[in-house]
Amino acid sequence: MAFDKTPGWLDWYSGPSKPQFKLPPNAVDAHCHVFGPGAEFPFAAERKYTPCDASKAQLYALRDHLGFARNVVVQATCHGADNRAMLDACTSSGGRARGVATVKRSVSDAELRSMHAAGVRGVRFNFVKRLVDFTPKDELLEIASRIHSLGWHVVIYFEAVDLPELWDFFSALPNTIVVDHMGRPDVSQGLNGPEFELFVQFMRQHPNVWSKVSCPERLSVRGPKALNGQQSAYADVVPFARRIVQTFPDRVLWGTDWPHPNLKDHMPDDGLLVDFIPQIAPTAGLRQKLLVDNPMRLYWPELQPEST
Ligand code: 0GY
Repeated sequence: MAFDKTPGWLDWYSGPSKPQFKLPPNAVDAHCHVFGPGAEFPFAAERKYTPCDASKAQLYALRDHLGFARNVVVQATCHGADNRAMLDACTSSGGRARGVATVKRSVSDAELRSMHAAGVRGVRFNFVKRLVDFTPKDELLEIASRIHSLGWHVVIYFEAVDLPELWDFFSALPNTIVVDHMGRPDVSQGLNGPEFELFVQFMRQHPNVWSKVSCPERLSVRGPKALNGQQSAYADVVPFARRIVQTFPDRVLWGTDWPHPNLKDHMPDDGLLVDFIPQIAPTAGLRQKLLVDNPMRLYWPELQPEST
């Protein structure tokens, strides 16, 4: 089937730069997607956008170019609850990709077990209104409880302004919870603004909550331009991500978010995104946790050294 991209849709950046920052061995890109290709894996009827194609081969070429060892492929809303493209990416990765699925209440236990065998280790609940229609909370709670017995976690995506209303629901989830993109702070409110303070409090009060400190390109108001050569790209996001990394070093993950859905103003060079990492994780110890130890513990626990 042929698909026309949403008008104004920016394609992913071809020819990304080679990062100056050398990733540690076994680093994991813990948030990225595949889109189609639409001719092979059609986009869902209920989608809110139609992306460009972004195949598993292109994702894995980027992985190798940037110096990552592994990926976590997160189901994108343009595929709804049809997980075939994500599952295909996982099963053809030679064990180097895990997945996060979107499922409905109607999913069978056999389907969940088969997804587990393919590499799925979590489901995503999306509360961003421009991306999805509302799913009843009782359905989500039922799913969370069923996947809990498989040892899976729940990835949640929401806007900072919605956290107060979602707090009790998140608190009721029995799983490990992974928040996408720091709960999308409005960085113009400042590091000590009430919404980001609430997010920090949320992580403090819930030891089962982790955060991806990803997507500076999505959160930045200033954008990719360095200021007088003094500050880096996306400098206004650095203090937010660094605060989360330094406060919760054992519960943070990082990902490129390739192929960067729904960016209208600019498309980031993924090499520059990798160069952002040392600013938010200023020591080698923090970077080891963020890029290797934490994602390996969550997604490849079987490869973890035995603790004594
Ligand atoms: C992201 C962010 C977005 C989109 C999706 O599944 C998706 O469609 O996650 C967004 O538009 O903010 O994490 O890729």
